[in-house]
Amino acid sequence: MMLSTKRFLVLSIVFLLTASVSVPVNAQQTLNDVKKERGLTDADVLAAVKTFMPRGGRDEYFGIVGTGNSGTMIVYGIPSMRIYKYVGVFSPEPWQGYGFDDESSLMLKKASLDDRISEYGDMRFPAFAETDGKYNGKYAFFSDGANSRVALLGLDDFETKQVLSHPLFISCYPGVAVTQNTNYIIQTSQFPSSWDKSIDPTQFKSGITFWFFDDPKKASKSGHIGRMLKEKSFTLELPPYTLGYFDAGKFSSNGFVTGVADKDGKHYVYVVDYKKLEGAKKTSFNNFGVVELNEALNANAVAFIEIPYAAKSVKVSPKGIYFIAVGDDTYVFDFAKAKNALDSKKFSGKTDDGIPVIAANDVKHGDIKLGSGVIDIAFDYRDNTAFASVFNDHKIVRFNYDKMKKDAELTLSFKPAYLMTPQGMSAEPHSNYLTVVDKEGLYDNFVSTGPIRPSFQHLIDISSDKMSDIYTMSLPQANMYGSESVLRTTIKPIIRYPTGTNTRTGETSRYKTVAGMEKVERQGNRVHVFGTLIRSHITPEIVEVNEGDIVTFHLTNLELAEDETHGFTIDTYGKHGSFEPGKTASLTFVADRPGAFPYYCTEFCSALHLEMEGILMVKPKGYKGTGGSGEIKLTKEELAAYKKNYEDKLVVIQQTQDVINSVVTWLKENHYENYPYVKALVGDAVDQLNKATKAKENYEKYAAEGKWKDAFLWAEQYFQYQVKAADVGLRAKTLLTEKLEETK
Ligand SMILES: [Cu+2]
Repeated sequence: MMLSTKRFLVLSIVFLLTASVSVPVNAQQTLNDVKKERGLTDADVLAAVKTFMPRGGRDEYFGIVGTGNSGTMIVYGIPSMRIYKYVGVFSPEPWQGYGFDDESSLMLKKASLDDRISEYGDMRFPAFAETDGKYNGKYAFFSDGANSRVALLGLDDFETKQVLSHPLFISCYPGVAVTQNTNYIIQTSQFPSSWDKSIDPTQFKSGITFWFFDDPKKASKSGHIGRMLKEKSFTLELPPYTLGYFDAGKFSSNGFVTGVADKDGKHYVYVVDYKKLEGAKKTSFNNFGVVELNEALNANAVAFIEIPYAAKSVKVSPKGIYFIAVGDDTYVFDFAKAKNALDSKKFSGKTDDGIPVIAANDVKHGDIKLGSGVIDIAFDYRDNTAFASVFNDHKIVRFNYDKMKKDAELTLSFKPAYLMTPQGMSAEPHSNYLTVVDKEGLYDNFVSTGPIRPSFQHLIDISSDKMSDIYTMSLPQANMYGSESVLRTTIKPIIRYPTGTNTRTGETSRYKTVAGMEKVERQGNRVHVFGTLIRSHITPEIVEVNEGDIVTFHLTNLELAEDETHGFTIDTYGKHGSFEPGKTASLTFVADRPGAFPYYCTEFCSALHLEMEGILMVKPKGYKGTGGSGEIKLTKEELAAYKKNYEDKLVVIQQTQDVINSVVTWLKENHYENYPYVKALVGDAVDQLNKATKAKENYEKYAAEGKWKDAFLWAEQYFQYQVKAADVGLRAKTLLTEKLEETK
């Protein structure tokens, strides 16, 4: 009985196992098979096709979004919604060595008032640089609400180029606005606080800062290097209002900034004529120019429009004619009327702190109820058309803000928050797509990742009158608010830097090191290592220092080829650098831990990637060495063995050289120089061989002297260089073969 039960069990298991593998495998599934199997509707498939990016296909737009509190920027593609890059902005980011190498750490430290690096940032509403109101694809800007900083990113290489600490504000609104020719980057305070370390609430202030932006007309080889200039920037002092979303005027309203201001249950939209402020008297406060409130009022540069609700957002229409405040009601204000009211002092009264108030009805073009709890609007490419997110109603509403008329609406499965249309904040919004941040989404539909969830952003197809929700993107490490996007082709990313570039300044680094010039310099306990990185070698390979030395590795990536980034780390020393082709960066640390510490390349750069290694020897305090001169006399037999090894190696070297020669001949015959990427690879291979020259001189010299061990070791070194050159050369050949196939 027992036995048969057991037998039955075994049989059952065998049966189950066989059953589970005996499901017929469809050799070739059709689209209909997949649809059926996965329970997909035609609408699902259509949505998938609309966002699918075929191999080699490129997205139409680059989207950028601040991660909320992670302090990094996410770059993604539209319509595929694929994430391309995380870029360190306000917080250290190890992949790019941001906040780890000396160059970026210095930049972040400079943005600190007291030499402390804030290791996170609250960044919500980015802005792109503009020329004549259109995105020029050169820069992006962010505000750090929590640590009062402002940042500039270069879009030539998607790197942070400048971070400044606000000299007055303790709390900043986590968004920025850019004027139509990027003359100013505008940043405001958010929660009122004191500017002088006082804790007396009667001293609290708010303000609007105009960061002067200097943009050199031409790009250098390493990209555009515009900078915000603190000495030419200034702040408008305001009474302690809580300031919210704001936007800059355009064209006929250029010179104005408008935004949300609330205090004591009263709600306003401010209008500020900053051209009038440029000429106003400035007071220096913490070495920063301030236009005090009374000066601004004397210049008639500020007025508040009182509204009956707390606006969630104020945005300027693409042509600069209207500014639209949204909330429980949507008020469309006419800039010409507001400007006229300010200039002719047509005020209905004053706030209790003396700011002139304009009656909303005097400057309003119209108002419209779009639904319950409007959070945001985004502009459409059609004239006077915008989309609104109606939070409580789960709706997107398309409306005409000139005629005050609803055109269309889409009911969503979630509560919509912030919106974005491609190029929507520029003078030329594009069509087809609308992104919507999903707040209080129906999480039942998503995989749970525990109590903290990613942010979700939906892609809405707005290419026809019938809007449809076609994709849900999950954004990890992000608490998402606003995003912006630009036509991908407007941005012209570089693929390499001129050799030896300090990428943060755009200048040639004083620590640039070229092949053959690697060295270690010591002054007392200060050690500078000037090294190079190239497939598949880190030079120097051995560095010896004493415990307690202050050591800096200045490394230059010598690669000319595309996408040949090397990483660099020294085990347990907690330092990490990223070296894109041409970049020079430095890593400084105190060698306070004695022992042997391998260093290596952390990026998978080539097949011989793991050969990119070396070792840091930190000699313990009082280290005397192993004794002896290290010169050990070789026996006759040993010497003969080395001689044999040497001669064998020479044969291998000759064979390898034959391979190299044949590859070189082939490359030349096929005009490799006409293909930039192949040419760059060949350049790298030649570099490798040039480095080998010295090794060859050495082995020939030692061979002539009969020092067979040294001769063999140098021949081996020469062979290593040769193999690496051959490796790169063969890659060039493969690539050129592919190119030639393509052009057939
Ligand atoms: Cu590498």
